[in-house]
Amino acid sequence: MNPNNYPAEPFRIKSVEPVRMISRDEREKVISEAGYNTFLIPSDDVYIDLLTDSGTNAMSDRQWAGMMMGDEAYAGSRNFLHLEETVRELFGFRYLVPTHQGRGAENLLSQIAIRPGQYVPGNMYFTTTRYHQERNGGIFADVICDEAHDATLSIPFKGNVDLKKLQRLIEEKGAENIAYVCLAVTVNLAGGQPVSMRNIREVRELTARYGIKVFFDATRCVENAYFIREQEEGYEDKPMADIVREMFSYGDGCTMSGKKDCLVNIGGFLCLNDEELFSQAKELVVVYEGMPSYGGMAGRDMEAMAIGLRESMQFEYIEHRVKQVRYLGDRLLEAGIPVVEPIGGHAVFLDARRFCPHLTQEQFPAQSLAANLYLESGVRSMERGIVSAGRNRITGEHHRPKLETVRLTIPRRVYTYRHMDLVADAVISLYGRREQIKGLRFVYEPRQLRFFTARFEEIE
Ligand code: P70
Repeated sequence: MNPNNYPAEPFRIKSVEPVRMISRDEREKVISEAGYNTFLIPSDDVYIDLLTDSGTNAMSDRQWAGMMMGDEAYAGSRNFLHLEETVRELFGFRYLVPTHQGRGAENLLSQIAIRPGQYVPGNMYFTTTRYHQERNGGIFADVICDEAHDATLSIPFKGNVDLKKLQRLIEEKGAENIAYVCLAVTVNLAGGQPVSMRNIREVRELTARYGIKVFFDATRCVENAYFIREQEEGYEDKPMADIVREMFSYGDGCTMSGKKDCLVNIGGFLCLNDEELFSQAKELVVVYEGMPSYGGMAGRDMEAMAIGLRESMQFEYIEHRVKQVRYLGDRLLEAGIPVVEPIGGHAVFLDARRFCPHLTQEQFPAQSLAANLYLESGVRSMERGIVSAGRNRITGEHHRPKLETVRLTIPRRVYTYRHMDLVADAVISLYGRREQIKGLRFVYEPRQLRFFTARFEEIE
């Protein structure tokens, strides 16, 4: 391992939050009371929390200073104007509609841009995104390249759209039956895999011929831009902000979960270029979120978001971010642990199919692996497999994703390399007793987004 590959933290720490490890006996009780669902574990019982990188980031001193300058006026808050100006400059979209988080923006976009029966092609599904598309009568169509569904293929830009699949869908269904293309940068459930600038450009060229709009899921756009700079010819010396802006120049708007690449704990927004769509979104935002000048966020949240978005484009920040995740992945790869390759931007994904070959997918291997990792070490992770995928709305059958994974998600600016070592050691130790991991069955299965609150028991 070359330590130069992993830059030291580009920050010093001036506020700390103690963490605490409870005993194995206590953890056994906790996970069984949580119904083997890591979402249901009280945070105080977690040692290292890799459930998500969503809203779990550490803010900078500047962001905290910004919080003190919150303008909590019901209408026309100056923090909104600052956020609007920042997003316009960095993303290049014309209009901004703030929302309480990413799914608020997905709700608005799905309502204004999908007619029932229309297809919504995307580079792999995401849980909340697909939910809102389907709720509004859309039919999700996966147009990501086949390689993305193969955990073992280590090739760059596995988030790319398969242009042939997209073209075939458009020609088969007719352009008027395509709502828009939803282009996620990076692709969460593929393993945090990026999309190349070339692919983004080609998606734009193809859809423009048919008059089809492209909306980005911008949630981890800065991470995507880092991969472009690192791995795509012609971008090695470009400032991050230029790369992000070029990416978005090929789209008509975006949804954003600010809880990721805006380096904040809460917030989101919808961006649009089209004036008519903007006007419809504003009519709806007052129903679901709040005034168009706050959308469910406090003034201080919008200020922290504006500052955080700019910070996330500093090269030292994003380089450390992506390479810290890679450090954990490299340690696991060296120990022969099956993980999704290459290592993506926000998380390392354990490949539960190879980790637990003794379990069938219906026995929820990734769910059980996540529960067992908690038991082993107090490390909390998240299932991203058949449980997350849910059921087909019409047939009631489980969706059976090829990728059956456990996500070790790294919050931004929160943990150190030594914490990554602890996590790696825990996974390696669990791998040594992997045959003991038992299958699970549902004791409670919610009807929508079941993974959040489902409960399970072990199959003896
Ligand atoms: C995660 C979080 C949120 C998210 C995302 C992408 C690519 C939209 C959103 C929604 C939180 C989460 C969400 C559903 C299931 C589990 C966890 N991802 N697009 O941990 O944004 O959460 O702000 O409404 O990753 O990956 P928001």
